[in-house]
Amino acid sequence: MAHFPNVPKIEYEGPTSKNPLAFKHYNPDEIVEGQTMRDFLRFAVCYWHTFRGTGTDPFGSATLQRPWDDGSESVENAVNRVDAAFEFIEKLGAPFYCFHDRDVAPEGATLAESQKNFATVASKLKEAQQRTGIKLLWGTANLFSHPRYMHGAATSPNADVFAFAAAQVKQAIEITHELGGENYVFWGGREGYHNLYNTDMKRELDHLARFMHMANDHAKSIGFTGQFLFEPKPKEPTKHQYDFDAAACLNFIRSYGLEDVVKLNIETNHATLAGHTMMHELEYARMQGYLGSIDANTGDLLLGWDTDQFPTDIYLTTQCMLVILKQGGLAPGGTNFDAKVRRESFEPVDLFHAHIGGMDAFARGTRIAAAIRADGVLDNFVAERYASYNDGIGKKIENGAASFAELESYMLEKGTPNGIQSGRQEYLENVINDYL
Ligand code: XLS
Ligand code: NI
Ligand code: NI
Repeated sequence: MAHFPNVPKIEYEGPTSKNPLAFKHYNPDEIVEGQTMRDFLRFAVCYWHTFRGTGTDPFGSATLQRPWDDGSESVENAVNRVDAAFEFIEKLGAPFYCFHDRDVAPEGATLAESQKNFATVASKLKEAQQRTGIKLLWGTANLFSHPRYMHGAATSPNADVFAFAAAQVKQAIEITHELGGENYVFWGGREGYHNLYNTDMKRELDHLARFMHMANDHAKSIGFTGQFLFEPKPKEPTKHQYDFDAAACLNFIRSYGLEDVVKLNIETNHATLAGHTMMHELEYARMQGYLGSIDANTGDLLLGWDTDQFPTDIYLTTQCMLVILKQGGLAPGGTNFDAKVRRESFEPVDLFHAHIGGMDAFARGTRIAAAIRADGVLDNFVAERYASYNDGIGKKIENGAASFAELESYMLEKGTPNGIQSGRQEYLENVINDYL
């Protein structure tokens, strides 16, 4: 039975097409910097927002029409939902999807029952993957929805909660492995605090690191070679999340000897909640070799929370792609739409409009960034801006061959710095506009 009977397979029709159910810019076979857009962008559909979102918000109840879903928490409903999900992903032409354990299968009354439910739905997912060729970009575990996790999971003050979370992640890694998942994500859920009066921050961070090491040991023991990823987020649901931003995550990774274990999954709306641009977070991770994957979405400038909207801003996607192209792509990571349709966009077809828009926006960003890079307009400017370090005293500073005393005599002799140049910010902003 078709769940989206009025939607055909979405094809690339080019920029002049007026068909809302076609790509205008995402041309999967087009080569950009030596790779196809398909392989370069590695788009993924997220299960939680796209197939489990209901349209509730803090002020109102569900609005979204999902005719294939009976609204129950039964395993049967979960299994049926897989068909609708894969019909959607296949028609969209996204090569990947991502899930949390509890998105795809319902939590049972006991741990054993939850494990059984997850295993049942996982075999259905495996069948669907084999039938369609759609692959799992990453799996993860939901360690935040159930009341047991009210104080956190790995950072809960209660050791039994830590143990329960470990059991859950153990199975989530095993199923991710079984489904050929290429990455496994850790988003801190409720790992953080609301108030330091009741919190032993040092102990909580130690526990989180222990949890990560145990996850890594288990992954190794079962032969899972996928990439582990941390997803920074500064706040929500707690006032302070331990995975605040890329810098805080990297400090954690290095403090606890996790350098070879985990990279970062950077999400736009989390970057902006932390007071950074997405480009900053991407570049900060990339320059240190830790950019693993992205959660592509966007926030709303006028709303303070994680609205997880679909990305349609060409400046944003261009900035993302300037960094991602510099890295040569994200593989084995990818571009996961951790984004949800607005609760007013309640019809199933709105899911197509949303994803098509996001994919087209990233395809445009890719082409624009590639053109900027081909002309070298930014790279040349930046290289020139730092040219005083290429030889002479600058080279000595970079090589660690100069001392304060030497720099003092150098400057006493010279008197004043030479060759300070304009930053040309406005000029460069104009140059970028010329490419849009
Ligand atoms: C929530 C996070 C979550 C992660 C996966 O804000 O973005 O959806 O991507 O747990
Ligand atoms: Ni988010
Ligand atoms: Ni996310």
